[in-house]
Amino acid sequence: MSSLLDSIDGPQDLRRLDLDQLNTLAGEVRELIIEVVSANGGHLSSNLGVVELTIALHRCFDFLKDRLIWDVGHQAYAHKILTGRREAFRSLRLKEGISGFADRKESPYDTFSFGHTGTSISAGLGLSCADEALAGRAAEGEADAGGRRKVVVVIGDGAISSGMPFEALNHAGAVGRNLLVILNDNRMSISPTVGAVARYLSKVRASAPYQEVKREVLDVLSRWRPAREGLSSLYSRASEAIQAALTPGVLFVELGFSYYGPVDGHDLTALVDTLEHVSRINGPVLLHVLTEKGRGFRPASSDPTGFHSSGCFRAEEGEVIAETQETGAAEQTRSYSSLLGETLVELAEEDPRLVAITAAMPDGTGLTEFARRYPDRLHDVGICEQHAIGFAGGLAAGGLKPVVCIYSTFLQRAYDQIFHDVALQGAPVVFCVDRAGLVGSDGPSHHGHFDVAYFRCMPGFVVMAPADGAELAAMLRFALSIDRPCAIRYPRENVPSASAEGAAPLSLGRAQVVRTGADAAVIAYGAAVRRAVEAAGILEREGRAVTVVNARFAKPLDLETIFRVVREHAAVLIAEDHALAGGFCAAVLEALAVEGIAAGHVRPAALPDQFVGHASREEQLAQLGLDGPGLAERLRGLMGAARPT
Ligand SMILES: Cc1ncc(C[n+]2csc(CCOP(=O)(O)OP(=O)(O)O)c2C)c(N)n1
Repeated sequence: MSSLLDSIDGPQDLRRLDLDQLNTLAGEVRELIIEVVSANGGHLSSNLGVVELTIALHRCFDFLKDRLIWDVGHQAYAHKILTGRREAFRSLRLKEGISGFADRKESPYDTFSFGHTGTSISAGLGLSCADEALAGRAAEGEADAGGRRKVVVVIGDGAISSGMPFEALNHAGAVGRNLLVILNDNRMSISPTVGAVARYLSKVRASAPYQEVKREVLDVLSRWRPAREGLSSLYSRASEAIQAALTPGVLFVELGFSYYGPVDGHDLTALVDTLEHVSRINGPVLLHVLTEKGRGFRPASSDPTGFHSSGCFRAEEGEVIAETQETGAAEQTRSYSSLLGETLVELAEEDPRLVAITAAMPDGTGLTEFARRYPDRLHDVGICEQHAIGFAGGLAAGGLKPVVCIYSTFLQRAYDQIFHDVALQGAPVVFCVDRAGLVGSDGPSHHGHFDVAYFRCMPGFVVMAPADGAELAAMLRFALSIDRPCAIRYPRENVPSASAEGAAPLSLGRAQVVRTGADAAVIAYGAAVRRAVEAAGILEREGRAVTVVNARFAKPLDLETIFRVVREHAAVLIAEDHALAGGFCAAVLEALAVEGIAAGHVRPAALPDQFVGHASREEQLAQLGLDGPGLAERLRGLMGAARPT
């Protein structure tokens, strides 16, 4: 059956539809989003919430001339569908398919590539200032916006409470450029929003019914004029105070923005009217739009957190089919994140000084049970990674044992805090670096392939990675037992089955030889250990015996074991799921160079200097020769053997 959506090849087609048709279209866009996300996985709740807002934006602006920016870019599915990517949308998050985030390589309608929260207002202001600076100087063949382009930024209520948006609002309010910031307020980050800004926004929402009262009070005030000169400044201060008390969004007004709203983000008539109105206003404007996460799909609206980023599910019942986390092992049970959470609960029972910190991601980092058991010992600081680390430094200085659980990619934001508030203080903060390495279908903005590099160069840090679940638990316990800053990285995988004995005892800077063989050796770190063992198994079947070392520590390195293995084998591979620059491989090669050990027979197997596109994690590892068969192939090359036929 043909649908309205089939006739939408670009935003221009929206302008011939009346409001009834636009509402019908919204329903069809939702259906397509649900169908595709149920098959491919993806960010469902946020996308279902902005369908009407997206339609209204494309109806009121021409974003080939004006600019549209989505903070995080995880809620741009309707935008993709309406900007010529309706059919391609079916390949969402698949290898070579459409990205799960706004991506400037994909379409001229995606002004900026995103994936991390809170960067949109800064980017929007930059674009706006660039337009002004370049007005009248467009290169040949380029449209000259003449500095009149409107830049529209859509940012969520979770993201806006983090540091960078406030820095950007502070700047934008002073610069006074034509910038329309749409605050998409759905009361949720991934979980319900936390903090004082969230409390403030809920007051603003509640104040909407008082708009009438405000009008009447201001009307009375305007009729009353002070009789005596001396009273006039009192009068104007009183009237300003009353205005402020009754103006929703006064926080933004004080920052130099004109505030409009709150507007019902599912009422297309109200949205179109308001957008047309604010599009004519010069200077920075903040439009506050209220939306419902998961709108139109009951399972998602009743569990917006579960459907924030979901695996595949059966669309009819909204039942989530358990996500396969790509270990390839038949006995896989739970993720490293949930094991980390369980272990933390146990350790918290033993040590009342242990506290956990999350930056708005208690579920993703496995801390749900910890939050339930120890609500006073879990600090959810909002999407504020920098603050999380500064705060952890303070907690440690005050005598607590803070454990920070953050994804590797998001922790990058707190680089200076890792240096200044932890390393420089020698603060015994434990970093649980989740989603380290390639992360699969979230793609380049979410891979965690720089963390070894950013921790390893900090004096005093201990940097480690487990090869399996038992080792993760042992490393956490070990990290809490030493009085030093520590980082433990683990992948977005399910844990391989733990050996019956659990992890062999850990001691600082000591590796573990997993198996021995005379023909070659692999010195592997973290998630690469399992793959190195697989490679050794493949080669064993070909008659080659391979030593595998589980390095455990990237800092301090087990130099004794590493030097011995390098000296005793004619072919040595170092393997990890991290960028070559600065990672474990680089650490080993540096150590060999410092010691003056010839390393012509040693090769690194690490991530190359490039951004890796979205696909499943196993596909990504295979593509880069970092899975078991890929490592086996590298070893064959190193041993100078032809591949057996
Ligand atoms: C720096 C950073 N930290 C954490 C995340 C993970 N993350 C993705 S979306 C999101 C919540 C965003 O909430 P909000 O801005 O309110 O948007 P909504 O999804 O509710 O539309 C979080 C925490 C991220 N993308 N970037």
